Amino acid sequence: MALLSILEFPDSRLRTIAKAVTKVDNRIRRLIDDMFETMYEAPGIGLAATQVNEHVRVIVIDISEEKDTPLVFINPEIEVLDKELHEYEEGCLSVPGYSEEVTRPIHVRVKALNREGEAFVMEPEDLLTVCIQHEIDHLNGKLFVDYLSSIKRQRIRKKLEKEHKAKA
Ligand code: GNR
Ligand code: NI
Repeated sequence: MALLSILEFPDSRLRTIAKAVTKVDNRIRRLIDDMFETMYEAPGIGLAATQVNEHVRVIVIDISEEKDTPLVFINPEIEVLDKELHEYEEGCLSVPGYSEEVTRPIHVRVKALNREGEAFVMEPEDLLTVCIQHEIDHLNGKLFVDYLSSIKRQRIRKKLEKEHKAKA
């Protein structure tokens, strides 16, 4: 297993559209293991392959208190079931130190493959609904800051750029 480094906004690689996984093989399973290690260490409740500069449609999530309920979504597809929306304060490992309210559909159905390459369907609730949509956005090159006003987004971008320069 290996800890992977996480890309940070405004890195343009976070804007890459991830490619579908054609075969769930040991290479993908190794990526999944490394992503879990990286996510738990961060710590975070979810991680998309895009964030570790791997542009394939793979997501790992664990929203449990005990960090004992790992969930894997390969090639996830989301269907919005009704118009009901929900606001939640989101953070992101690729936008460290910032969180803002984001409004998203609450009732969705997700189809994906698990780490054995088997198809499954689920209707996530509460935080899991938010997290899955946040992670699928990453696979599509989208970040939660894209839902904010451009003023807010630019302020966050400038502050992070300053931090990155200070570190370099
Ligand atoms: O760790 C994370 N917490 C979180 C909180 C609210 C909404 C979404 C998230 S996902 C985030 C980890 C991350 O950046 N995943 O892409
Ligand atoms: Ni994120």
